[in-house]
Amino acid sequence: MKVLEAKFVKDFCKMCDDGYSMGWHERNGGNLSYRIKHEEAESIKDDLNGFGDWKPIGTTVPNLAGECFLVTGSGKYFANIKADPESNIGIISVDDKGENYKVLWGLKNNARPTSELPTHLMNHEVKKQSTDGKYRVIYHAHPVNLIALTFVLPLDDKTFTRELWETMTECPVIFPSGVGVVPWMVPGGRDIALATVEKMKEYDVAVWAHHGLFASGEDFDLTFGLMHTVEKASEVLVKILSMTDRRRQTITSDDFRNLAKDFNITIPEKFLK
Ligand code: 2HA
Ligand code: ZN
Repeated sequence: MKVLEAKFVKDFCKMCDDGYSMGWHERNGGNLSYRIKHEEAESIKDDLNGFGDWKPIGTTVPNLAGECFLVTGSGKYFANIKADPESNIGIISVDDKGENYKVLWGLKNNARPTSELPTHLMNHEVKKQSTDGKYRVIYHAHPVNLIALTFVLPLDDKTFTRELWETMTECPVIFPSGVGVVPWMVPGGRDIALATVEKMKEYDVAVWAHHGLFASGEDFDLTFGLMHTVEKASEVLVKILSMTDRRRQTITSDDFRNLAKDFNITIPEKFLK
């Protein structure tokens, strides 16, 4: 089968286009990666080219040795992916030490994988281990309201988690472990990747202060839905904070405990003051 005929490639392109339509991907903002299943890689193997050069990832991910990923390209615009996937996204494989990658398809004209490749792969490594291989998607976007909140809320996990949970009843059901917050850091390198991974060990969502959001999930729908929910909650919170600094009522800690019981979810007590 041709790469462009594979369902996971079509779904990947659709998610990029949906994110662009939401306004989360100005210019070359944001990036997406997907850990390809063995049977999916097998189904397109005749359309892959194994002769490229190995290039350094910029970090070491031994638990991803031999894995293949579909990734967005560095400097590429989400707006252009639907019309020309081969120039803007690509399939890479990781070597047997987890130190180098090579391009097997796409990223035409020597384009490179996303500048956030170290963060993506290190997050994949952590999530692959902690979810027994279930999580396959890492998504980074620049949603407006979430970014705005990083200028007014204290940059700690508890404040962000509680404030976002209280805006919409379904939030704790959709991100029950909460939200991690990474302070402002230089993007693109190993240091911000390490800081993000520390948060991703505990959460499925990590805020990058004054920059954007990372989300991780099992498949494209769940990961996009997570990004969407966090951004919608952020929009509600921006509206509340724009109206008043005093709320008449909100969802209480006991409300969250009751919700957790009925929805069969575990909510960390540290977020229920
Ligand atoms: O330009 O979003 O964080 C891509 C990015 C870098
Ligand atoms: Zn970014």
